[in-house]
Amino acid sequence: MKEQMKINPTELKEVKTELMRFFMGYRFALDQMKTKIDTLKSEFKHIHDYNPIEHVTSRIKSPESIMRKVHKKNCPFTIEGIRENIRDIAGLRITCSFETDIYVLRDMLQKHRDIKIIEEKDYIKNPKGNGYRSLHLIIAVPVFMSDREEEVLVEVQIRTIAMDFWATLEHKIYYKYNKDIPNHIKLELTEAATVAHQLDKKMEALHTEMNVIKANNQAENELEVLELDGEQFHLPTNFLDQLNRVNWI
Ligand code: 0O2
Repeated sequence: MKEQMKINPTELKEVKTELMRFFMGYRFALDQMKTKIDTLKSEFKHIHDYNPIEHVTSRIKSPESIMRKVHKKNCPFTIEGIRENIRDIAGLRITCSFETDIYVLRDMLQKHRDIKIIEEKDYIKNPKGNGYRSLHLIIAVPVFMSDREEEVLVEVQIRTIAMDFWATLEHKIYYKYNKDIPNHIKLELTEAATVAHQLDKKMEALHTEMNVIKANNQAENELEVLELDGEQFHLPTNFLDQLNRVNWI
């Protein structure tokens, strides 16, 4: 049977308006962060020939999930209590190809003067006992409303594709299986996190090696190109060889 509501309709309307303002603040803060990431992505695409950002997802925590966290943390169930204690109501998840990209991205965000990284939890340098790895940042984003300015917190999780694969699967297992997870599954999940970490290391080593090869090839190719007033001329190898012989031998 549906639970009887104790609040009267006028009060209910006021509470709903207040809640709407509350959630809108988070939505605007998330939009600003997404724009920042999109700009970085676009800059990387057009200026550098490498893009560290694979994909970006965002979410606003549901009222049910906020309520669960309030009870878990035993904090005041008021708008202010929630704002101060639940710091991941707005969440942005960025997936990168390699571990070093994560820190490159963190450093770039740190340079934006309009936002402040107020907390950093580095579960990459200090993985959780179950093997969970990710970089968590709590970022204060200024939001301008018609009648006020607010600092709204956004949790940014930055991880590699392998870390994300593991975390998504682990979350699904815990979410679907509402009871205690058998010990051998927990152990195997932790082992899988180690394998994911090894894969990250291997792929990054390959990527670094390929960059050296690419840089060498590029240097050789550049020798064969002559640029004059923005126009490029190709210099055949035997042209360079013969010129060498005539002038310097
Ligand atoms: P959901 O559904 O992702 O929102 P705090 O938020 O600081 O008060 P907490 O939970 O210790 O308290 O913060 P922490 O360590 O920064 O973790 C918050 C979020 O990180 C979680 O949000 C998960 O998204 C993710 N996370 C942390 N540990 C694990 C883990 O072991 N496995 C997986 N798969 N994800 C993890 P929520 O609210 O738990 O869930």
